[in-house]
Amino acid sequence: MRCRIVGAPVQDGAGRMGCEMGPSALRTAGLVSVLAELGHEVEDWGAVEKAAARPVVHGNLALKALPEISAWTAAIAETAYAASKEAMPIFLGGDHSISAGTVSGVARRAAERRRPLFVLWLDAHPDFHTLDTTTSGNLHGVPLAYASGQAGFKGYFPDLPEAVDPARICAIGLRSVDPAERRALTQAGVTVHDMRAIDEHGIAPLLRAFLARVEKENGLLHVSLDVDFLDPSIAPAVGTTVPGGATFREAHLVMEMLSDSGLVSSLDLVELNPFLDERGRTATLMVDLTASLMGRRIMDRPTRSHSGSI
Ligand code: Z70
Ligand code: MN
Ligand code: MN
Ligand code: MN
Repeated sequence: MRCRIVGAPVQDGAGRMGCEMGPSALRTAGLVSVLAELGHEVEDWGAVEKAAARPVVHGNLALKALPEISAWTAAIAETAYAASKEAMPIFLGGDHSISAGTVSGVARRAAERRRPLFVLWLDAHPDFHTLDTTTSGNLHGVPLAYASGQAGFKGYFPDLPEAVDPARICAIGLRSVDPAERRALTQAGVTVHDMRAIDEHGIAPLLRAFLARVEKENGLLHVSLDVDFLDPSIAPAVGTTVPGGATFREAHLVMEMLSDSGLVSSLDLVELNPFLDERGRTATLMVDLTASLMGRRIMDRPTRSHSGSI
């Protein structure tokens, strides 16, 4: 496969500095060579350049860096659209606000190809606030609401060329959901598998059901992987650690199942804050998870995922 690496060194959407170094840390952890060793053709597109921000005023005075994130979103969306032409883009955050741009760019590409776009959101948080409901004002808390066409972004964020149907979004791993987000997710019809669902059913059947839907509708699949999907004990390099996250084995299983499906058309690796890492272990884990998604296996055949003979 042809992979395009696109850096999006954004940190203004998170509550603290450091995510700007994310793309550099992922490259240092060997992302490009790992993909090449798996047999992929890798194009490194460097970094999206920050566009000039114009002043934007909004009634929610808690909002932080609205002009900057709005400008980033426009620039990232353009690059995401271009990078998704006949290749699989891998976007290196940067905080999760970059996904306002990445998802909108790949959604525009999917619409052009007349394929429905599905989104798998692997995160402790749904990032489903609007500009009106966020109380922290951190804009990494809004990208999924924006990309799925929720109200209140018009005039503040770039006009959305193509909204993702909320019925085609699946969020897995949630364990920190604000009240306004909980209401909005239900109202919009997003599929949510929170940590309790993972504990009750196991992560594999939940993901398998979603992948079956993507396949049935001949969809494209964007995967957005927030570092805090993972348990902080294995992935400490994130500003918003929430206990009780995905284990090492659950995370690799998700990536291997995604790989077997052959459905993934674009990927975000976000919220890595190298300033908070321990000797690069989180960056290395993110690269290893990407390797599993891109075809690395323990044995040289996929593990059978259906019931029946093993
Ligand atoms: C909270 C807020 C958030 C990511 C933290 C947290 C949002 N709902 N998103 N980390 N990726 O501040 O709005
Ligand atoms: Mn997130
Ligand atoms: Mn998160
Ligand atoms: Mn965060």
